[in-house]
Amino acid sequence: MGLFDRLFGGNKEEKQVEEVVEAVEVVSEATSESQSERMMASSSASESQSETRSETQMASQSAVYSMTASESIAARLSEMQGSAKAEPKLAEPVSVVETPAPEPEQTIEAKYEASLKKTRSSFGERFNAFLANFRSVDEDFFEDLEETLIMSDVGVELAMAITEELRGEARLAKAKSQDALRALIVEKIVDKFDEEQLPSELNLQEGLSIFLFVGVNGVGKTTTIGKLASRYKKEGKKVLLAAADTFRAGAIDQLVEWGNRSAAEVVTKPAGSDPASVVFDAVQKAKAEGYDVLLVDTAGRLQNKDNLMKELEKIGKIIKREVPEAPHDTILALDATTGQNAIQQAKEFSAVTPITGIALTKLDGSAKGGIVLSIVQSLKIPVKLVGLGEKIEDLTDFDEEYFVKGLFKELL
Ligand SMILES: Nc1nc2c(ncn2[C@@H]2O[C@H](COP(=O)(O)OP(=O)(O)OP(=O)(O)O)[C@@H](O)[C@H]2O)c(=O)[nH]1
Ligand SMILES: [Mg+2]
Repeated sequence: MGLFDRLFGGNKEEKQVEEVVEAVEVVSEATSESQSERMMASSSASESQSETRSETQMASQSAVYSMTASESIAARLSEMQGSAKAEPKLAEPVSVVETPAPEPEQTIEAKYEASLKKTRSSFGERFNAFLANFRSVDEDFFEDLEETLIMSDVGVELAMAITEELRGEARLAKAKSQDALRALIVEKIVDKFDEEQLPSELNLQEGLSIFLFVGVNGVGKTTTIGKLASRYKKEGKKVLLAAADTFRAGAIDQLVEWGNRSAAEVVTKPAGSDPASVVFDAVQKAKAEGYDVLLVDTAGRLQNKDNLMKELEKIGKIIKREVPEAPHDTILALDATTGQNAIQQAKEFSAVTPITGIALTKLDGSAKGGIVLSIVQSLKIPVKLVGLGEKIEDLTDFDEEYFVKGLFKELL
């Protein structure tokens, strides 16, 4: 089953009919529960949370009952988000007592949702403006669609690919309403995104794992390393940081500060030292003292770009000479607020050192989160880490489902 179907339950007619039938069944079951059973279900404080959840689910199911087919997709989505409107209220089934307490992942999901709010509303506005002009599915329609997608930062290549595939989509010509069109377009975007199936987890080893962080200045390399160090320390790993951004004294201090916060050790040399020699020392120490993870911070700015790239090449060679299969990941940090410029940066760094993953930072402040679709589709590099704020805990592994839900929630 594709990602779109998994998340949004598909937009096919048959599926919608099934949903309505299911909703009718659940509603009639629920309303047959007795008053005393409901009182039992609400007898403890810990249960009351699950009760609210279930009430919400019931409300959304009953809403589906009276909705049109296309609206039922939105209702399913709200239900998944646990944020459906509470009206109309219905009796809770007894099974609420067994509903498990919310998982910690829900917090991450909520963070994705909040971080993608700006992107979602700019996406939504563009789409609604585009659909408001809709008269018929003709050449103008496809041209406008392509333009809308490009402006939404999904990237030119992906916008063209989506538009081209939709031209041959018979269901599009049959779609009668704006809602149906919107659902078909979003389905296509999600399916294209899902096609890539790239590894989204860091390539963590049994023994020593070396992760090299690169990227232009200010994108969030050092912050991401600090957050990651904290995560691994909490998991009980032995973590070492290498302050290979020797270009500025401030950069070394900043990494040392992150080391203090996360209780990870930091290898430093005075500002102006050869960055490759810092890396050499750090790799030696990591091997000799049985570290699990070595995170290498690098400079984002040098006198010129050539120097920066040469330095990265040298660092890469030193690591490889000492640990042939390393770096186990070379992570390019990209600032999500920069949009398409991120693609250019990825191309430039890829020319010097193979990039195996992206850390997409500052998604919390970005209206250009659509860049993820473009990165994954056009560069075929997986997004592995996402920065959702400045705090030490604001780093998560990239979660495709939360991302897609966060992006399209209000569009469907
Ligand atoms: N809101 C938000 N801010 C972030 C995030 N990640 C990093 N930042 C902020 O971005 C700024 C730059 O982060 P750094 O980690 O210093 O960036 P850098 O890539 O190491 O920069 P240079 O060392 O100059 O190359 C800091 O103020 C961070 O707090 C994020 O996910 N969300
Ligand atoms: Mg830095």
